[in-house]
Amino acid sequence: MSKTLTVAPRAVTRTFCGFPLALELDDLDAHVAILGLPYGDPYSMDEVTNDQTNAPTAVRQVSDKAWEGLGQWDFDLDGTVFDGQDIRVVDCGDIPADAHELSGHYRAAEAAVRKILKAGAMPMIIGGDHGVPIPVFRALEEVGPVHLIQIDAHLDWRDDINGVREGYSSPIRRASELDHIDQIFQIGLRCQGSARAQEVQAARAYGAHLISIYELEDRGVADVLDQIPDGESYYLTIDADGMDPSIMPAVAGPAPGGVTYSQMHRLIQGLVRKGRLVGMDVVEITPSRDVNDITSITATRLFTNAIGAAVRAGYFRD
Ligand SMILES: [Mn+2]
Repeated sequence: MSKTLTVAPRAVTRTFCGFPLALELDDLDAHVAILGLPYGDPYSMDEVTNDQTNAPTAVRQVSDKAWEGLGQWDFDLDGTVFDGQDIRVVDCGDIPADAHELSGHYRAAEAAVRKILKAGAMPMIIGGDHGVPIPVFRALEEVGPVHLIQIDAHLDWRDDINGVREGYSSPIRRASELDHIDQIFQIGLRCQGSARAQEVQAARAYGAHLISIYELEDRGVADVLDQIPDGESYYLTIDADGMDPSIMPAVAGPAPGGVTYSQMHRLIQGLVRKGRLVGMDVVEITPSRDVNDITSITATRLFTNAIGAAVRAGYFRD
């Protein structure tokens, strides 16, 4: 066979860490299901395709920089990620959007996460802005009651912005309205965001545990973990701006200070061991602002650290 002058265009989208693609959610056979939710509930037409919509692709593209392979020793976990067990991680692809029906993708996202949970798999969501966990929170009815752990610089308790109730300033408010969401822990709060005094009052009236970055540093991760009830179910939502901007600079609203990589690593390991982490997301990455891909690399590490922790906690033993 003669050599061709040209080759097929380079594939630009990988699956997350090269795990198999699994688009048939009715036949899902997996322990962990990666799912991209690019689209939120926009506050303006400009935001329909905000930069956060590029994050699922960006994280997948970069994931091999944080993932050398299943045989590699991972010093975050002191072993290989799967620890010798037969673990099935799949990439379920992205939930698409329809320009003529802008709420359709939230319904599809909720349906997809319900199918993943019913199949007994742990959904790991790549956003999208912080609106995208709202349909995920609804789907958690399948495994509720669930305590919600949020890592964020911001409170995210706005009832609406310009009449939009399911956008990125409202996810925790919407979560608080769901019967299957139990206690809410908001960790890493600092600086200013969309919250006013009335939103702080609403969060406190609900009983949300508001833990600033300073309180986290003073008390330490172990003490904060002790405050979360043992032996129950947890969902973790990580806004990239909750993390320190040195490791997640690619965000729309950078806030100085923030949760460090080692604090977050310990939080994930401790939370997974406490009870059952039923799912997690990393949202609000704006890939065009990234520096040396470190935001997407950090996101990949948070997911793989959670997978490794769940493996070691015996989540996937038959
Ligand atoms: Mn947020």
